[in-house]
Amino acid sequence: MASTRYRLIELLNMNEHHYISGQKLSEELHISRSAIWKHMKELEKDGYVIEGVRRKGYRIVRSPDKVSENTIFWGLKTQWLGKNMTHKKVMDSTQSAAHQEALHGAPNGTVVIADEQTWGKGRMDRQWHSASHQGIWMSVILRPGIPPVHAPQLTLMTAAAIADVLASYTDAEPSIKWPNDILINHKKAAGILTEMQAEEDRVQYVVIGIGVNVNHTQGDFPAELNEKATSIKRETGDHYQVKGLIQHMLLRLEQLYDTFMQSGFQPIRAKWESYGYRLGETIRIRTARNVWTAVFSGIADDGALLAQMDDNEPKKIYSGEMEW
Ligand code: BT5
Repeated sequence: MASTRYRLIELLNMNEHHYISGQKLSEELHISRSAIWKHMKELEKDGYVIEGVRRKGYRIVRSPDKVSENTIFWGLKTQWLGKNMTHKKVMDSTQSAAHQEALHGAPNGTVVIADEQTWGKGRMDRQWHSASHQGIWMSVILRPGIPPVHAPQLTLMTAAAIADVLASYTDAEPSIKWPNDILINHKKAAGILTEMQAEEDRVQYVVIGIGVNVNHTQGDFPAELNEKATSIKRETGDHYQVKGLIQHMLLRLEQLYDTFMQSGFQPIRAKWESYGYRLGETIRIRTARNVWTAVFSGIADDGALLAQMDDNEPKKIYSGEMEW
């Protein structure tokens, strides 16, 4: 039943601006015209607005605001990203679920989405607060076959994709704090967690976790996050459709990933730098062993942060936190 409905939406989706006849739908789906009609009624209950015109057929005019495989699929303009998708109302972590799917052979471009996470993960076992229905909690499986040392470039690529979407489709002005925070007005609105399974010289798969605070109001954050976290709504005053932002984000991510695979990291680096937080300023960076104060002079060819400490060549820093 569910898969017939999915296929029905897929067919209507292919003909977004055209009507598709009941006859054609019935042939493609191998079900009767009255069964098609019943499915249409179910879709309407889900919030779809479907127009049926005699002698022309059917057309989806509007899909509902809620997030599901079907609603994301309707209007998704990607070629390959998100064609395989799992959505659940509640998961402990989309990241853990994506790892399970990847280990069972899920293809490149698989996407896992939850409305709420009960155990959202940040880096180094930190927690990621994922309020129900207020944000994007999603993980993407990629199989780029690159050397493991290049995997951090995918974090920077994802940050650039998120920043692009916020800049294009919301009134927020995003910046990217190296390596993985998206800030709006100096507060964290989104984070990225990149995890990989790799052999010695080749990445087997990467799971990129994306958390974006969309419609949180102040009370939706725990007290300890109130000062440093924010949402798009908190900064712009506007409510945004989570579904629509997910669709834009998948498309932008696909475009940047295709660019990365075809042309390498250079174009991604330039885009990242256009959003770089405190680029050219004196910053403090904490690494596992040291704390450095240096001028943040840019991103290196390989994705490292370039820290200029004296007149010598800038030092490359591959992992750590920028404190200010
Ligand atoms: C991150 O870690 O920023 C990565 C966040 C990735 C979350 C996504 S959601 C989908 C997928 N599934 C998962 O389970 N995770 C991924 P990090 O840089 O370590 O930042 C974590 C720190 O940010 C925490 O220690 C808090 O201080 C703060 N924080 C937690 N929740 C936050 C939120 N919703 N908004 C802003 N800051 C938050």
